[in-house]
Amino acid sequence: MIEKMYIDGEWVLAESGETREILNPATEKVIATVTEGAEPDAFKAITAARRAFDHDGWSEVAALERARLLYAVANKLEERAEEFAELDMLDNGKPLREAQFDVSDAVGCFRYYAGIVSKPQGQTYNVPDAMQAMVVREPIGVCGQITPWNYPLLMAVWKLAPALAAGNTVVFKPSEITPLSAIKLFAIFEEVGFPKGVCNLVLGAGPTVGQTIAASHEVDKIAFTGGTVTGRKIMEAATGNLKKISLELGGKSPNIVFDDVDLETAVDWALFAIFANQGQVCSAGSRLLLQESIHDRFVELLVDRAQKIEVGPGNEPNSEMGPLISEAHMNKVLKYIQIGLAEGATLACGGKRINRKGYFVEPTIFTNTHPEMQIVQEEIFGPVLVVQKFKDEGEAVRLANNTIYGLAGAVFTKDGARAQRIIRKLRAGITWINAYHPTYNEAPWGGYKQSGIGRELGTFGYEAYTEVKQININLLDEPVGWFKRE
Ligand code: TXE
Repeated sequence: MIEKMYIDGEWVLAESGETREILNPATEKVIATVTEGAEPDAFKAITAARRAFDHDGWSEVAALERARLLYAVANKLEERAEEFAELDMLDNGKPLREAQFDVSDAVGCFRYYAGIVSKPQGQTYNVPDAMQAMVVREPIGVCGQITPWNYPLLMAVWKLAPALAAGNTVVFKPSEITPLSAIKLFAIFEEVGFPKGVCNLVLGAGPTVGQTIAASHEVDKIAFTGGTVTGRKIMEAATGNLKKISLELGGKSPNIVFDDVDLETAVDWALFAIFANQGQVCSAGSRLLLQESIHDRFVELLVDRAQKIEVGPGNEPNSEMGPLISEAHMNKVLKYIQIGLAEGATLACGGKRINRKGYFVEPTIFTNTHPEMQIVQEEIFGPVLVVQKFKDEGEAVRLANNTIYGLAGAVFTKDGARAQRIIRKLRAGITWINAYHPTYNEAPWGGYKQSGIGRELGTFGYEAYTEVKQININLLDEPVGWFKRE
């Protein structure tokens, strides 16, 4: 059976008849065959979304009705949580417990945005004339949305829920490597009764489908999560009609640990920071900055714990870390490990592919690094941690900010004032004090510097799917009197 895409309210095959096989990265076996869309399919979806927005009345559907649809999606997703978790586990490789967590987060995201649409919106102003000045928020129009493979369902939902809540129509393209949960999600959209053309799903590759969406003059906004190199291409493609853009890109985020912490606790968080989701997390704590005096003891404890991580297929109950997403990505990560060795860093543990079927790589830690090394500067996006050493607060901040990225960062210390001093100096959009990773649908997500543009989630993420319109209402029914009458 060939899985179809959803365009203008119909489940369709690509015009070209091409297909793509979807693999389970833990077994290297084909788990599904999907239709492989290309430019003509993307054009059809864009045309449908345009019509649904401009002519079919979606943008005038009452906010409460949009909320009802989103609540209905949340309920169905919750009812089928196990089915969705299993799909993401098979398609992405992540351990089942992580996939379950993602589904429950996705349900929460739909509910959050369903709730937001009926809350107070806009502003009014006291202006120096007899005029009522006010601002209303309106949908932007047709939104193109392109997502990566590391959180197949969740990344889709972060984009679709606020866009639909705000009254936009969407043309959504999941990663070609992990489209399965998005296909199921669109089946739910159909079931709950979104009108024809409002939600469109186009399957296919980035350079064809993704590029078409990003470049189209019929698309009013493009939202992208993925690598920085691709983000730059999307931004360039978007200049044709100066569409609104939001980009959520890579990172090389610092996790800073001072010598006053409880070592066991900080080690535990440091492991979670880098090895959750196999390190394939844009906000991963991929640089661990340790204060000199605790460095050796910390690394010893960390390596001991890292070596105990159970790496295996997501469906095995003991698995704590799964495979990397693909052979190509695994090879990229292994290449970085070779680069690290060539650069003279010390391999404290890991470093190898695990000898079994599937794209499994050992949890890997490098010490004795130098700030200019490639493994310190570049996003590896795998289970590879680089450790850096610092003397004092000043050096910690300098090292922490010394990359092109600025997505996330954390500080561990028992000194509350110091924690806040450090966090305020971090050039990063998502930060923690004495924790790493927990974030919430309610709070904005996004990066400084080359980690992106704009914010997703929370009220910021909702506003990013709206235009701002000022309306001025004259309270006097009389001429303006600017030009003489005769
Ligand atoms: O991602 P891409 P890739 C980083 C990570 C990884 C690197 C490359 O470092 O090693 O990016 O991964 C679509 N126009 N992240 O190549 O290319 C593509 O089809 C329009 C960080 O897998 O960014 C997919 O849907 N779209 C990251 C999406 O972009 C294009 C998550 C993401 O793929 C396109 C993933 C084009 N020209 C990787 N080319 C994060 N920030 O979380 C590709 N795409």
